[in-house]
Amino acid sequence: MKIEGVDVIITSPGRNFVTLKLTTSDGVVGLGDATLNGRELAVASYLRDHIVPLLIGRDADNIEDTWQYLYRGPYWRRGPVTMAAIAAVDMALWDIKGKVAGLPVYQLLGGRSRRGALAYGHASGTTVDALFIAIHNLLDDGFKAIRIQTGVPGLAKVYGVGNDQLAGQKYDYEPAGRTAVPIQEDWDTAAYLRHIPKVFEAVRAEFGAALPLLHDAHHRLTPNQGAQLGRSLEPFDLFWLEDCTPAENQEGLRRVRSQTTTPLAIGEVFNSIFDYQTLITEQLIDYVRSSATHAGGITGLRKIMDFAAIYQIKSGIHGPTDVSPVGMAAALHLDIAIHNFGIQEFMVHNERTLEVFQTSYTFIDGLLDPGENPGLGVELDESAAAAFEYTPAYLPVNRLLDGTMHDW
Ligand code: GCO
Ligand code: MG
Repeated sequence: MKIEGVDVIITSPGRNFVTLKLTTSDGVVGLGDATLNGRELAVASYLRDHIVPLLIGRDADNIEDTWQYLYRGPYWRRGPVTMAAIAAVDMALWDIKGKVAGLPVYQLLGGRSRRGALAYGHASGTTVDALFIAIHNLLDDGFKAIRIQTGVPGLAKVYGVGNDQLAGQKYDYEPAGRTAVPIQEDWDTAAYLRHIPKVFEAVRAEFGAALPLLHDAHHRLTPNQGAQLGRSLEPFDLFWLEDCTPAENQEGLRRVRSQTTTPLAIGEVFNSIFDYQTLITEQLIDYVRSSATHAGGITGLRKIMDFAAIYQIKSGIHGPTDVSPVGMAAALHLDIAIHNFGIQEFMVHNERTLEVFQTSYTFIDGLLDPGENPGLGVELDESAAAAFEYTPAYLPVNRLLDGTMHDW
């Protein structure tokens, strides 16, 4: 079975998504997600200009060989653009293999290891009162684990905090602004470190000891500050503290790890197993945060998770709305199949996105499931997609109060 058609489809139903569509000589269609938030066109060009010619006429059956061909073949390895492009090809090939076999992809990965994948939702509020409303809304929607982000006194806008919700409202947060250049936010680490433990104290007092709570520090702290935050949050028994330091300095995590028992999650900006080598072998983290979309697809992420499994490190696959429903489905098939599943991030896509991408995954009683449709279980409505043109959009940049550039 040969690959005959290769299309790169960009659509923007509220935010930009890049999708690869492969069509085989037998007419089987496979979809892959290649969305890299704020750098979408770079991956589209990598696919169109450098990968499409390699795929036409290639055997669609040999997924591992194609992965290795695209990883080793160009000489230049790794990197978010390359690995997102490889991911899209990989997912599309798994989708095709599932459709040909008449099986959902998780069956090809070894079958079911659990009834469903525990999901966590995002709750945020500019104040603690507003946060409580958001938590109640998520609990009403069935979420059994919740990420907590709040405003920080003195800062106008903080990562992870959307507009405050009313009771019964759905979470709606999109940090990428549809502007020609990124907007700017301000940051004050000392104010943040003073504030966050009080927020968790209030949430535990209101919602009890058992609710799994998570928090994302979004790469803003030094290792020592990360250690301080981890320690100050210990009484509130977090499920995890995410990205406490910029993750590319793996050694920095030794300091954090040696000072706190708060579980640590890292890796949404990583794209290869080598980014995790020290973190995994020295057991400096508890959860791997990569998405299938940014880490070389199902094949790439499966390699990372099997490596992590030896060290009792679990998955916490990245699932923001900047991963398309195709990327989300790929994550869910892995979640169900691997032994070392931890939790799955679930930010629900907006209605327009779900008209363009018709999904078959379900969210019932706190658990996600990829469904039983053959392949990944996501269809793309190309005419609906064509109605939403690419619009430049960028994540914010961040500066300290004195104007110094900082990590967003
Ligand atoms: C998360 C992430 C996202 C990122 C986003 C950037 O934990 O979900 O931190 O919200 O900011 O994916 O594109
Ligand atoms: Mg994060």
